[in-house]
Amino acid sequence: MASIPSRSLDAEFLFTLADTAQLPSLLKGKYLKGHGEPRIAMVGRSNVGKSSLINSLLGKRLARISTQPGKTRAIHFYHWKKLKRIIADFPGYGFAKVSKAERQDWSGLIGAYLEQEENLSIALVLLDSRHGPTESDLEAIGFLMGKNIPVALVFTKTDTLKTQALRISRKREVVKVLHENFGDSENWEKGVFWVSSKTEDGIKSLIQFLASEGDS
Ligand SMILES: Nc1nc2c(ncn2[C@@H]2O[C@H](COP(=O)(O)OP(=O)(O)OP(=O)(O)O)[C@@H](O)[C@H]2O)c(=O)[nH]1
Ligand SMILES: [Mg+2]
Repeated sequence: MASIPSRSLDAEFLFTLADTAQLPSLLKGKYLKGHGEPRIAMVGRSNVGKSSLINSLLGKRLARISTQPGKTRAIHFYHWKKLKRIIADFPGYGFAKVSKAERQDWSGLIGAYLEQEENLSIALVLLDSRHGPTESDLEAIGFLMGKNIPVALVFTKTDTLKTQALRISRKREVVKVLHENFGDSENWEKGVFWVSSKTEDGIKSLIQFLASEGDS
């Protein structure tokens, strides 16, 4: 069995993509700022815990945690040296108070980035453990699947779910909605994770999964 890589303090911020005009200087073929490591996209609605999860994975406070939802308006890239991956922190969607002009949606910056990214190994779609998938979650998952990008679901803030029974019923509920919308997919058979950045619950198993993804 593969050993779990120990968490690294060896991680660094790489780049902020705020405008499509920066894409040619960011991506050259399979390389991102000269780095050939596979990319992991962190996707999810505003405030779901993307930046917090990145910090938990990296074992370092690199990504800015929102004091106000909707704060991350660009794509921030982090070099996770130990795992030989690059993590892309996506702007959160579904936050109504952000003006239309400020909103970075799938037809804007994110779509343009995904169009040109040749080395994306997986998108982690984060869902709040307390809620079912929203319309915007389904839109995001549909968009990623339409581009044949492997998706794994990560339920966040599990410290707010008090019992195992709640988890089981939440998972059943969510998988049912996904089946209804997208049919059978190995995306939600093999990759459904439960994490808390507050208690560190589930972080190690997610790291182990990410270490094995994209190595083949
Ligand atoms: N209880 C609990 N709160 C969490 C957890 N992870 C994040 N939070 C809180 O949720 C809020 C949003 O966290 P972020 O990590 O900034 O969320 P985000 O998805 O990056 O948000 P945007 O950048 O606005 O899209 C913050 O107040 C965090 O402290 C968790 O595991 N448990
Ligand atoms: Mg964020």
